Amino acid sequence: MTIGSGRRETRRLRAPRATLVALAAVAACGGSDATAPAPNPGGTTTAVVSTPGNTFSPPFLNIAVGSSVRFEIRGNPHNVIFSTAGAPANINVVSNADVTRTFGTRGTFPYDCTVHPGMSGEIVVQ
Ligand SMILES: [Cu+2]
Repeated sequence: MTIGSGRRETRRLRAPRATLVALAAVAACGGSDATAPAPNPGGTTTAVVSTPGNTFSPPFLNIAVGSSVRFEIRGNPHNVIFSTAGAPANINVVSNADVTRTFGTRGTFPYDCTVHPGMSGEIVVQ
């Protein structure tokens, strides 16, 4: 009897400990700006847009203000022409080149490759 209740007691103690460890882990991950690089408002990243089959991929991007996008132009020559105030400089027609643009202004920035009608994309800067 004593042993049985002792074991139960041990189980009861272990459960809260595990819960505390889990909570501590969650707090560590969600807490301030220690490590996590993924969804970090205010942090800057470099996203990549490529050009498979005369498309921009991905066609839509969400990035944090101050982040950059590296356009990896491959295959046919392409350009990147923005049509909104506050957008970074356009990219003239290039082939097999990486061109990076930094987005320092919040907003929605659609862009087109004027060489290939319908080849377009959009970057939302938050
Ligand atoms: Cu193009």
